[in-house]
Amino acid sequence: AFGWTRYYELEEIEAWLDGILAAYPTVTEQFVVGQSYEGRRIRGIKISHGANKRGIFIESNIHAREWITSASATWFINELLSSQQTEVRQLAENYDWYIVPVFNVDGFEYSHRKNRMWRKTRQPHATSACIGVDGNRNFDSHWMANNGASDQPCSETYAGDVAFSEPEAKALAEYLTSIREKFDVYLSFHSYGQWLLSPYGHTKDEFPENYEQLQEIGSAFTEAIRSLPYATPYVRGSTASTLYVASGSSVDWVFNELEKKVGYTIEFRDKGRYGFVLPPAQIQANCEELMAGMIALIQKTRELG
Ligand code: 0X9
Ligand code: ZN
Ligand code: ZN
Repeated sequence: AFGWTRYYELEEIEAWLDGILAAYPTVTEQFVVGQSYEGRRIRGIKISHGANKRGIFIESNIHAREWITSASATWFINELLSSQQTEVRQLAENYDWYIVPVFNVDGFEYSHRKNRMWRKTRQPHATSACIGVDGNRNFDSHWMANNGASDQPCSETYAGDVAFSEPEAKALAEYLTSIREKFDVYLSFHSYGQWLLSPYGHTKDEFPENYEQLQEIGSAFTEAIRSLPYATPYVRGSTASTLYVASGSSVDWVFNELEKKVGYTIEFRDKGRYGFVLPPAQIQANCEELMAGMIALIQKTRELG
């Protein structure tokens, strides 16, 4: 049976998703973002308890080796559907959820079969033997700006030959555009580092006009996690000033092109002891932290209107 005591391959996650869709037919539906370079479907699940709710979009595992992100996304889906806890029921019933547990399907598969530390997509290049692009540098918003990505195909942060060279990034942008009126919070799940990062990534010199609000919402998230028995420290701040300049990311694209006001990159456990290879024994705790943080984040977002 599927659980959260080990990591699963794509095929197992997809089979689990099929089971969830079959078990909760009235409140779930599948959506397909598009196709990967290798021809896999990029699937998502929408959870909705009625029309006209505000939407929250979660993109997870854009970086292949960040396995804790899809483990957490599947756990979160399961909680939204089956938890009886009041705060979780409110989250589930008051919002429409769009969740893509494994976005970089080709890379994820490769990280299971060949190279546990694979990050990028799997499309080859005409001019290099190196494969793949950093999906989170390939979006057409300040693409390649301010040294926030690399123009070298062998780099881990290669931006691609052009913006949206990767079918995955292009498909996600098109899908998000098609539902742009339906969501107003965008979250991108990553590991590791225990950060909650607000836009922008592409520059240290500009901030969204609601920067203060984004930090206040961010503090609610980090404080909720710190108040759990694990007392895990998360740090919130803007991407470029807290972490590093990263241009062409999905979150920045959603802010700049879809004009959304609330969005974050969440970097899950840990701080580097295990890094991307977070032991399965920590999945459950990471997920509990995510839920506590999410409840606080959504609550504060609603408060600030
Ligand atoms: O570099 C990245 O893409 C992310 N960190 S990771 O170690 N998971 O690769 C940070 C993304 C920052 N977010 C934005 N640029 N908005
Ligand atoms: Zn190329
Ligand atoms: Zn990442």
